[in-house]
Amino acid sequence: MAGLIAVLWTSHKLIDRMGDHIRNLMRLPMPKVVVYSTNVCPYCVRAKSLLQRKGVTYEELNIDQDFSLMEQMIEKSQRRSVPQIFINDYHVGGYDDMAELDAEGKLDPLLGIAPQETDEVT
Ligand SMILES: N[C@@H](CCC(=O)N[C@@H](CS)C(=O)NCC(=O)O)C(=O)O
Repeated sequence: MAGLIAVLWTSHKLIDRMGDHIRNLMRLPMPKVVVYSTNVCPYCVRAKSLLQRKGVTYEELNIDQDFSLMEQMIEKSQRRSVPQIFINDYHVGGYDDMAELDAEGKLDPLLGIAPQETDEVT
């Protein structure tokens, strides 16, 4: 009996570890995230801290002192406010747009973040 329990325990652990491996293999590559920002910009701060909380690396392009960057942002987004956030070439919009996507559960897949496991008992 003890032998059977030991075998079951070991295979349970093995399946657990295989699950982790499969989850890692399924994880999408981290996309390129770009945040156009300015120095004084509460919405930029919120956008960056949301990305940081999710552990996402992003490139920040400060348009304050760079007119050509500002033109690039306006051309790509058709908007003048900051932040403007891009995930790969997908234009997310500003902070509110990103927060809305997050609330709808649509941001993590765009960011290549694996779905969070729940502790739900079925
Ligand atoms: N709803 C926008 C608001 C962004 C916003 O108001 N940004 C300010 C700076 S924090 C701005 O760019 N103001 C100048 C403008 O709207 O042209 C968002 O969530 O990103």
